[in-house]
Amino acid sequence: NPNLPNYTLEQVSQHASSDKVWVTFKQGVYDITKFVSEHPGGDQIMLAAGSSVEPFWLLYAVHNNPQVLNMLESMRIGNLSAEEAKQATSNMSDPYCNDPRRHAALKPASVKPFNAELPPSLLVESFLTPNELFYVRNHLPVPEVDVSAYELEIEAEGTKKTVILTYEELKKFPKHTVTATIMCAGNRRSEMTKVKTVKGLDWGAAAIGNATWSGARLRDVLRLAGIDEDSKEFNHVQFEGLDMDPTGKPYGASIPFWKAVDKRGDVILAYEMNGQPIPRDHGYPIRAIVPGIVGARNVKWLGKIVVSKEESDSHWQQNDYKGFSPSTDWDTVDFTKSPAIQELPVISAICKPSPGQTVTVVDNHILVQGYAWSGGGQKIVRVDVTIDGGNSWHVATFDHQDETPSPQHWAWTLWSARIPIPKGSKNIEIWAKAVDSSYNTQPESFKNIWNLRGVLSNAYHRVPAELKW
Ligand code: HEM
Ligand code: MTE
Ligand code: MO
Repeated sequence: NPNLPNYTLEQVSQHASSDKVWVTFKQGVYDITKFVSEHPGGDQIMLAAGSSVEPFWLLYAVHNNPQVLNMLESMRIGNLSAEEAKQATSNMSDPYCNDPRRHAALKPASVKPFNAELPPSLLVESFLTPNELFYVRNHLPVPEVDVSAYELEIEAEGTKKTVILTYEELKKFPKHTVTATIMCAGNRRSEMTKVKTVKGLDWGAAAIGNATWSGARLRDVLRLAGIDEDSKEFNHVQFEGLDMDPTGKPYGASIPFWKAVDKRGDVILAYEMNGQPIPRDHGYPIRAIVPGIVGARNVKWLGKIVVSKEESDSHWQQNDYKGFSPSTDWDTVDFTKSPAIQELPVISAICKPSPGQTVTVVDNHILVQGYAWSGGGQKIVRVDVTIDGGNSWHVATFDHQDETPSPQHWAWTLWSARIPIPKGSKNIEIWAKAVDSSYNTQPESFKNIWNLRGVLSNAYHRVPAELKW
């Protein structure tokens, strides 16, 4: 806007305290003083005070949309010279430039940070999801870790003791392998958001995968660090990743102490995924695998473990990944009032056919395939499928299910059903719901489980299909 005054970078930098906050974006100068307290991303916005927002927006790509740019434009007070606009970001490099290469079959819900899932029809082709096709959920750039210099720090709070283990030392513990499904709390969010908009990545039904994970048992490592599994001193085990936000705060999460030390909890510090070194996107070189627990607590690029009385104080433990009432909105939400999600509720999804696909009727039947899984080590005991709105239900066949009993059953179940089709049917809607070994089942609709963050999105899966005779 040529009618606004010109400012220098020097002048902008003098407006960096909370009573006057200016920032730049490209050639624009903006007074965001009033906006700071309303910023959905919190007071991190002050990192840009007196300077450019651009490096931070490379990191948080949520800003790359027209609404945010319009919002910013409404706060414009002036311009930089073309020369100075260049200087403002001259030594800025893309923090994501060292991210690994990804398989083209992974469909990104966001590129920076990288978040992507497979087409659901491919997901059910294999009980073990190939590493390259496993969904990716990153909050930050993938850290580059030199395994020869890698150190895992283990601290027991209240003691002065810290134990440090190298990659080679971790590999010397007895190797333990589990087959475990990892699922994002936001899996199937795109269906919930249709009822009413939620905030979060628009995941389909494939923010889930199943793999074998091998590594040292966390309980063995904690025992070596001198932590008694019967201790009443500790309530939580916190994990910190090596991926950090611009303030240097790492990704973090915690799990209950009992889960970490329980012989049957199967928590491992994994160095292998499906028999290969863990790929960079999935936590190379060491990742916490916490079977039966929401993806967010399975911390990748593990750098530090803190055994503590308290939960992790990270944003993702305290102010995210929690469930709320359908009537709680962003004005009334109080994140201290809900517990952090740990075990996930029972879920299933129809992966074949995909929504809207034309399905050929063969011998008056169609084939429906999907997955089902439940958190907390519960096993799937039944999957029900209907094509007539629940007037008649068909029990699915399990094509692949591990034999491990509950509550130590960590892997998903792949199922299929041959459904008889009434003569002449043209358009149907296929519904599926699963039942776990606690006889918990999925809710019928999203309306009454809606929550502002779009997590725990496990209502009946409904897939419309057009039939071809
Ligand atoms: C989220 C606006 C500057 C960090 C958001 C959102 C908006 C917004 C509208 C919500 C987006 C969504 O969830 O759909 C702005 C504007 C800014 C600004 C207008 C400039 C004046 C910054 C800066 C930082 C930052 C400088 C970091 C240093 C974040 C973070 C989130 C966020 C961490 C949350 C991302 C998430 O939920 O995953 N911002 N922002 N913002 N912003 Fe900003
Ligand atoms: N660990 C670190 N260090 N950083 C992250 O961003 N994302 C978490 C979890 N662990 C994350 C992390 C979330 S929300 C999920 S759903 C899973 O990792 C995704 O694991 P995946 O990318 O291997 O599928
Ligand atoms: Mo997640």
